[in-house]
Amino acid sequence: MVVLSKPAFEHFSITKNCTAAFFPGIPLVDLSKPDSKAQLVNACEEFGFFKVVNHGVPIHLIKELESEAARFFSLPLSDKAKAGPPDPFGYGDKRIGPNGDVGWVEYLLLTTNTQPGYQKFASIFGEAAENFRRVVNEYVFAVRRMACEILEMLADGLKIQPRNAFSKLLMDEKSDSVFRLNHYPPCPQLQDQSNGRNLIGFGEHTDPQIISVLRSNNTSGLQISLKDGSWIPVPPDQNSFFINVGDSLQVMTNGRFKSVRHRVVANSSKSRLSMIYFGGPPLSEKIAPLPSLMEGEEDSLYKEFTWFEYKNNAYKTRLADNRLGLFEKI
Ligand code: GA4
Repeated sequence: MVVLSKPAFEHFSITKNCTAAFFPGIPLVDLSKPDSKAQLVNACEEFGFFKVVNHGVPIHLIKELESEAARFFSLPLSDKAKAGPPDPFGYGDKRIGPNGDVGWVEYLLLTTNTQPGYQKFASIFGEAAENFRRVVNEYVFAVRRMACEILEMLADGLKIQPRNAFSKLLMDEKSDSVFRLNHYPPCPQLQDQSNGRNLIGFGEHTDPQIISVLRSNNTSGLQISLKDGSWIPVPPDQNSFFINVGDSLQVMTNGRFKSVRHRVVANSSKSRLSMIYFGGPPLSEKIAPLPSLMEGEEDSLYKEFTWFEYKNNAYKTRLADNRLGLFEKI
């Protein structure tokens, strides 16, 4: 018998520190297939993470942004530092967030809806910034459209009306969405280590927003955590996108979808470049389970909060902290 609603799984090998007895691979969803809605729901429930193909984002746009980003990160540190420190937007090197997290990574963090992040890097690039910003804008536009399509398919899959219940938050002109470019330089010292310890590129965390859309070059490093706490390496694929369920979507589905814990480990010989769009709601939005999802007497697992409150608290935490814990009803 063929079970159509289960996602296809990619072949992959489990590393020795993985304790998952059986993991079939990263769910792979072909957005052009008629059964993809059920597959998306399934992947969000099981892992909060999946890969999409036939995503509709033009490859030339991805490549153009990749080369702009590579150009930026190849500048002397003193030039890049002019676009920092991240407050939270701007250029950052090794320090992540305001509370002492560090990683083997440099990055550019930009807001997608206002100007300050742009002004900062316009001052170093001069006219070249025009093209960088244009490509970022076009890329974010295309990736947001795909994220909205996925959110609408998820709403259909969950039988939620209206089908833009999630996606309208990303489309709102006040949507508090963020765009991140990460560069993980190779770390040659790793080769000397015989104990096989991982050097952290970006420490384990969940994303606070609704949905995250990640694209990276062909360098490995990304890992996701399964429900039993084991870490699974995600084989890189530069032609596909990886989608994360964020904390806010976990709350809006009253825990039905899981916000995925993930991290990036450094690579000894290859540099890794990733671009991530974090789709968030407007600051004033109340984050609560959608009424149409609450069956019978079902209670919300979470106290009510606005995105502003959640985000404000997030910036008081360390990366690995369980940020939803504070808002869980006991
Ligand atoms: C994780 C997801 C996004 O990259 C991010 C990160 C943010 C930052 O780098 O400024 C945070 C982190 C992220 C969660 C906890 C706080 C805030 C660093 C940090 C320690 C841009 C986001 O929105 O939350």
